[in-house]
Amino acid sequence: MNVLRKILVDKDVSCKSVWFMRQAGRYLPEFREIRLKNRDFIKLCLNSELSAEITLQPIKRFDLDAAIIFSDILLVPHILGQNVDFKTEGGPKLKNFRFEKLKDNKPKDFLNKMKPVYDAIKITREKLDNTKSLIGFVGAPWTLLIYMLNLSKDKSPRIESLLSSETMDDVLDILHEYLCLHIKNQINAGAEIIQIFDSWAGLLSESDLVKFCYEPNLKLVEYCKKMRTPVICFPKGIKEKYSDFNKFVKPDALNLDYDLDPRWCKDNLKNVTLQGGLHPKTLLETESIMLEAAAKYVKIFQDIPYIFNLGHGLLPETDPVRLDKLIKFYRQHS
Ligand code: 1CP
Repeated sequence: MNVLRKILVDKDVSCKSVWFMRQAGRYLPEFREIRLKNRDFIKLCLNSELSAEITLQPIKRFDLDAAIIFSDILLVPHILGQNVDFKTEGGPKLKNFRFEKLKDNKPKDFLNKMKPVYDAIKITREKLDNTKSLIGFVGAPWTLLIYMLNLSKDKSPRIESLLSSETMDDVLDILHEYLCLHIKNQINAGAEIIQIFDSWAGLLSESDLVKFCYEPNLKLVEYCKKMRTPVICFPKGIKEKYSDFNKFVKPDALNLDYDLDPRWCKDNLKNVTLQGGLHPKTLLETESIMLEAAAKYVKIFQDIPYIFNLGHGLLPETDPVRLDKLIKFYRQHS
């Protein structure tokens, strides 16, 4: 069994492990080279050979314990009929939401269109050393909805004003169905761990957290458990509600965001593996500031099951040499 699974499943404190969100991406010159020749981001995600190659780029460069498949959470709404445009300034833009169109989807068509992702997972798994994990992922329904309804610029979106509660329930159910299908096929292709990204959970008011964040995450976590696959949740931005989330959803692991105090996390998040937390901006600071910040996380979490990672994805400005120093520091001091 590989090291990540030992920490996630056996809660083995003696195991040390490190990988990074967005480790396959824009900060790597070898990624930018491929990207320049492949202007259509969605097409690139659906090119199995290139997706596998990009997934393995950080593994070739650094001493990491896991690869995360090069894909995107927005591929699901794209394939469900809401074309995504990544070219626009100010984040990805989706075609207007139409409930009738969403409802018309068929699982068989979804799987046919997603097949290149599953092929990329197969190719990657064959090329990846057995000691390393391959992570598949999905966006949580709420975070997908934010993009589908074009609300990512909205600080406190009023959900009631957008869809009737009946339609909303149907949309959540449809998303759940396709996310399960996507999880299942990633696992069958060779993904051994699933991470659920709820990047916009922090936009929800306290009273909406249960319905739009905890419940949809719980349903996906239960599905992963049924598939006997460890699952990591990332309800970014919900502050101290991480504790309620943990009790409600009971994932194998929680990815901490950079807003959380790591000491508070250790005291309040129990019976769960913790992952990440370090602010990605610390990698842009001087080396000593970065290492001091990293040392804090290593020290606080040394005696509980912990996977070293960040409090959000690596920034495009990150120097790969700097990342290598961080990984070496972690290997020496954990
Ligand atoms: O322009 C480019 O070259 C594309 C940049 C890029 C990359 C490298 C995007 C566009 N997506 C990705 C890959 C990606 N996205 C991965 C796989 C690679 C890896 O992690 O190493 C994963 C797991 C994601 C997940 C993702 N996409 C999330 C959840 C995590 C998070 O960052 O909060 C979200 C919200 C997205 C949406 C998205 N995709 C891309 C952009 C520019 C955005 C908008 C949000 C953002 O800028 O992060």
